[in-house]
Amino acid sequence: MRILAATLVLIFTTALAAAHEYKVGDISIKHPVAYPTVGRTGAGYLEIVNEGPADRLIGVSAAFPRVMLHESVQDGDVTKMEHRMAIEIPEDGSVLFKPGGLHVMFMGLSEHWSLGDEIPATLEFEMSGPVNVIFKVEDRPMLNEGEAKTDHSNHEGLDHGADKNADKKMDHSNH
Ligand SMILES: [Cu+2]
Repeated sequence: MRILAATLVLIFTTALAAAHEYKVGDISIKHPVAYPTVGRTGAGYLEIVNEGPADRLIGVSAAFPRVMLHESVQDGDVTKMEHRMAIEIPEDGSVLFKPGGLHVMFMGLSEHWSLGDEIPATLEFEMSGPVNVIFKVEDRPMLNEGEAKTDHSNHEGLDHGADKNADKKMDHSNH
């Protein structure tokens, strides 16, 4: 019965492009999104809303050499990314993945992502199981001053050996 309900939600949301959402058990995955890339890494963002008991996001997979759960953390003036083995999803709560915080890190891209691209991935929840989602590549939103400091493009350049273009982009994000 749960599987049927999940399938129906997917059909409905596929028909409505604006409502881009997936469901597995009591968990909804809202609007998985990524931004155009310039280097060999990309980051994915989404919101996880849980209407049931506590769960954990324990993995993510996609067709790239390395895919991990990361969290950007501020250490003085430096933004660092830390690998997370699992993300706690609280009972009747939500977790937001956003630039400067939690993100899905895709590494070893062989092609740049452009507007309109769709990046399939699978999220694995400890209790609710796996769910296939698509990260849609959209325009990077304007960052406000606070967010600009932890703009994800900064540490892409620092930590993942991105190419020269990524370094240029990093500089722009600071102006
Ligand atoms: Cu990262």
